[in-house]
Amino acid sequence: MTPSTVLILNGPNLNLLGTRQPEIYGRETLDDIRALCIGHAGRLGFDVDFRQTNHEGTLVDWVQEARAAGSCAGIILNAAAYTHTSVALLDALSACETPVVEVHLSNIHKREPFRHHSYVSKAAVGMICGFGSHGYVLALDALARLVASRKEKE
Ligand code: CA2
Repeated sequence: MTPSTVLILNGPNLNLLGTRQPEIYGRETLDDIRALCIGHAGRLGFDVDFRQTNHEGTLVDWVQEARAAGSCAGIILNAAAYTHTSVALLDALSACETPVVEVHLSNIHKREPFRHHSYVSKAAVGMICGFGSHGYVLALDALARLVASRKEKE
């Protein structure tokens, strides 16, 4: 990781994208989304470290890895189901000086009530949901703008 790396973290079951529930999550696979992110980040002058895990503690470890300001440009996080359950992830994010943009493929507010609350949002700069894989592109744009405005203020 370098200061121009965007760390894109994906939580449990997102490795199954493209195999089931296309009406909710679309037909793209996580590898398609990885390629989309690498292409768009390249145009913005960033490189991408794109990861997925099914394990809560691994997400916490990865957030801690990017904790120090300047260790990377920012984190884009789709914590999947841990969004709605994980105080451990919120605590790790709260200790993180790196800007975090939360992303969800689906509009979590249109879905079951248990998906309406996000622990991640409390520690994120902002949240994008409901735009499918394009949400990752929007998150990269948001992060690029944020990084540029922080640099201007330096
Ligand atoms: O909309 C999102 O991006 C979610 O983070 C996706 C999570 C869900 O728990 C969140 O509430 C919203 C689920 C990801 C699992 O995706 C699957 C895809 C295909 C087959 C099975 C699961």
